[in-house]
Amino acid sequence: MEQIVSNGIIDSYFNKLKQYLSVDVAIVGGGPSGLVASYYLAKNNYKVAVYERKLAPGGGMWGGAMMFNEIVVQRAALHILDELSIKYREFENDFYVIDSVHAASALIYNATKAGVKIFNCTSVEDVVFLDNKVCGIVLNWAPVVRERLEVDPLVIMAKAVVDSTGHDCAVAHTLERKNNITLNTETGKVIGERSLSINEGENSTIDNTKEIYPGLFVTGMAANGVSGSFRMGPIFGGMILSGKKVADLIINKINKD
Ligand code: 48H
Repeated sequence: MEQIVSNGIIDSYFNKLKQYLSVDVAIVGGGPSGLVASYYLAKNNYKVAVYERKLAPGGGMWGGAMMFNEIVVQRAALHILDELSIKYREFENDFYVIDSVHAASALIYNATKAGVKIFNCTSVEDVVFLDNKVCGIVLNWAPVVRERLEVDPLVIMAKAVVDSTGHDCAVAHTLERKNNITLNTETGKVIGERSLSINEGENSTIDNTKEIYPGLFVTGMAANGVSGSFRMGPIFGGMILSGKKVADLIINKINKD
């Protein structure tokens, strides 16, 4: 009995890891934008994995604002919420509130149900850089990175990598710092996030969702950080629409296996 349980878990996990050594799309960060992107890609039969350094995916959604666990979305994002069976309530013309725990768990449920594999407790510490193109990610256990243990990583190959690491823009920063390259931004560099301006921040999240270097796409808060735009506080329509947009960009650009 004791061995059966351990055997089942180890066999199953290692099979999954081995099958996902190469993916169509590697999504770094399991916040709302990354989860929405992963859902639409999996729904279109792309082989997609999400790498999330925390135990629970969901990113900044769980806590609402100042731990008041409610979030706000605008009308423009409702069609996506409807598709994912997420419940909301209108409290002001065109503005809706959602229980943030319901929203975060629904995103995770819908993504995994569509076929997304989520590798939680993993941290992306670098990218694979071949022929001036991002071709994959360099992966380690999150506690290894956090504890600064000197343990070498493994490599996952991908036709497209998505930076959905939120305020950190972690993948874009690493790519820029380590390679003498020009990104598809106004300065050619990661510009950095600006202070809070809700309307501008929300609109620019969608505009800034793009391929910033061959093979590397940005979505959500990372898109605004990279392109030097505003934060917007606990309103999530932009994150959700940006996740859908990056999935569409990738679907138009790369073939699935
Ligand atoms: C693996 C990583 C790594 C790494 C980070 O912050 P998120 O929720 O990101 P978005 O862009 O989907 O949503 C942003 C939103 O939550 C938010 O913060 C808003 C709207 N703020 C506005 C404001 O004014 O403050 O999720 C990013 C995820 C997190 O779960 C991280 O743990 C994870 O990415 N992550 N995972 N490897 N190197 N870096």
